[in-house]
Amino acid sequence: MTLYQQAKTKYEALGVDVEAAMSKLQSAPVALHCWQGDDVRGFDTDPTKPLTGGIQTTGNYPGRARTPEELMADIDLVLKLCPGTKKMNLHASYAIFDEENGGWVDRDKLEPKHFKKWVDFCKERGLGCDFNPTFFSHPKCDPLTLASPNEETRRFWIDHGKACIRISQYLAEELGQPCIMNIWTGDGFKDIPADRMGPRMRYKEAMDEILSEPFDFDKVKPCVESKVFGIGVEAYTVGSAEYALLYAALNAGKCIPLMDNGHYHPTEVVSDKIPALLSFFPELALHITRPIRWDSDHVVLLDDETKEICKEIVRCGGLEGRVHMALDYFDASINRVSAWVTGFRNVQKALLMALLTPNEQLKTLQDTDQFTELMVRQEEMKTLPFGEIWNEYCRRCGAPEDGAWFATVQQYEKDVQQARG
Ligand code: RNT
Ligand code: ZN
Repeated sequence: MTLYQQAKTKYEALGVDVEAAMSKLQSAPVALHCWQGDDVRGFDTDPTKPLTGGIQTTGNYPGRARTPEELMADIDLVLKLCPGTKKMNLHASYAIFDEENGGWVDRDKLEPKHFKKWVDFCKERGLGCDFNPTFFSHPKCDPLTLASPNEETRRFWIDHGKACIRISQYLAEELGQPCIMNIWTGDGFKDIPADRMGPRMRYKEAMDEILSEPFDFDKVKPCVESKVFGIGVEAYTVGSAEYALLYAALNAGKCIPLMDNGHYHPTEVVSDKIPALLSFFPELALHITRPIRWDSDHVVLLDDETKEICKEIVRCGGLEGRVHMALDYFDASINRVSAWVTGFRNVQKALLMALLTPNEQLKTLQDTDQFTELMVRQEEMKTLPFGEIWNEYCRRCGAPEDGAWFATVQQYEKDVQQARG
């Protein structure tokens, strides 16, 4: 018996169907965020200007992708080193301008043609694509965007949002998979505001206008992402948790909520919020990240909360299309490809662990008040030979096992990334 077969027998003894777990995982796409490769710079603004909107990358590890070609090459390596089904996740700031499509335009004038090269990239690799309007790191942030009191600023960003709906529809149609279009703005204030409601009313109206742009909800899924605070906007965030959740609740059929697990107070957990929201919303979207103290964007590890989030996704029917999963982190202090791969593989691991859990049996223990046994069984799950099933899953996906991919990244760093200025 191989190590895999031995491990499989152990899971089967608990009533777990290992084959079914692996094939289920392969059917569920996880969106890979393009912005880990270049520190959220994009291609449409001056790359030497700092990020704005309450987000920041720290670190100056060499090898940042500077062009679409470099970014795509890096993504190709990530795709190769990760098992499972991926889709791309782009920000509008990653529009590709060239002579053929008429060169640079501002964000309110973006068109599908500026994403043609990404569509070709996705088509060649059989990927779907999610999308995000970019309401930050731009001269038109005053510093507010959709919540700005300035009519002209607001108009610019509303037009940007509408352009992004059209682009999302194009991506969905070209690639034959729904496009999750996430609206997040960093609008907020560093210090105590005098008017908390005005910006929220303006944000609401602006969102209504953006969503009045025609789209097919089966193809384009607009989301609204909340946040508790950001760097430089510590006192007040327009799109707070209650605000974003209620907007989505009251605009059913047009908008779904997006939870980023880096965007809550430190003892709040998104794992618990998933079933809470799914009690009311048919579907929701997630940004999977790792909060650490005041920061929300560290590389995803195989930590307790990541595992718990994935358990809830699995148990609540998330893999049947109710939960749209995406990664969202950016670390500029380590090799960016390695950061990408580590986080993506960890989400796959946590999902596989959740699928290898005898959820029905554990639920029965809970429902029959057998809490002593529930604790014992849940604890014993932790020492099962998960690694052998994981390695088998990687082999079946044609991806390297643990221990067999990092050397490829080291070589790539030497051959390709170090040569970048
Ligand atoms: C920022 C939000 C947002 C961004 C990306 C780049 O705090 O999480 O989702 O990280 O859109
Ligand atoms: Zn996010």
